[in-house]
Amino acid sequence: MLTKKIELILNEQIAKEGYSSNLYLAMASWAETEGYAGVAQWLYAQSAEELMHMMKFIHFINERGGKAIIPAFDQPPTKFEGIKKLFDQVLEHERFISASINAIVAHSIKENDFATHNWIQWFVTEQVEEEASVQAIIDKLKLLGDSNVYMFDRDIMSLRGAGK
Ligand code: OFO
Repeated sequence: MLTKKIELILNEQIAKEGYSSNLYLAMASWAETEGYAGVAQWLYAQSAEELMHMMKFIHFINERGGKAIIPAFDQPPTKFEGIKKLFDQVLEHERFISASINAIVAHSIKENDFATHNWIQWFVTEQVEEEASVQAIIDKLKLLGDSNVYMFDRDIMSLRGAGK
């Protein structure tokens, strides 16, 4: 059984995962219209993963005797300032999500909720992988430089992190 505090923060995470999915969907759609087919494919896949993360929170809350609440989501941006800045934004967003997952870990310890503590570890690992895979993309972009963004676009799907 979840405490009210844990139920609340898990519900807040539903909103964050859903927003992540929509943010990457907005980025994917933008990249597609700009002609970056590979980047768009990577972002569409990332968006689908975030949706799966959101579903995990919904099911866990309901299974543990809480009530998952599906919120309204803020509208993500519609324009992005190029591929490099876009991936910087992705990394910044993933760091924000990691901090949020870490806060859930801390709260579950404080509330002696060892079931949630155990369950949330999957997300701790996932965030390490996601940050590393986005950092690898940023490093690659730096190496290739502006003139090679098209080569990067062709190869990006081969950079999907381990376990994807
Ligand atoms: Fe990008 O990760 Fe969800 O949790």
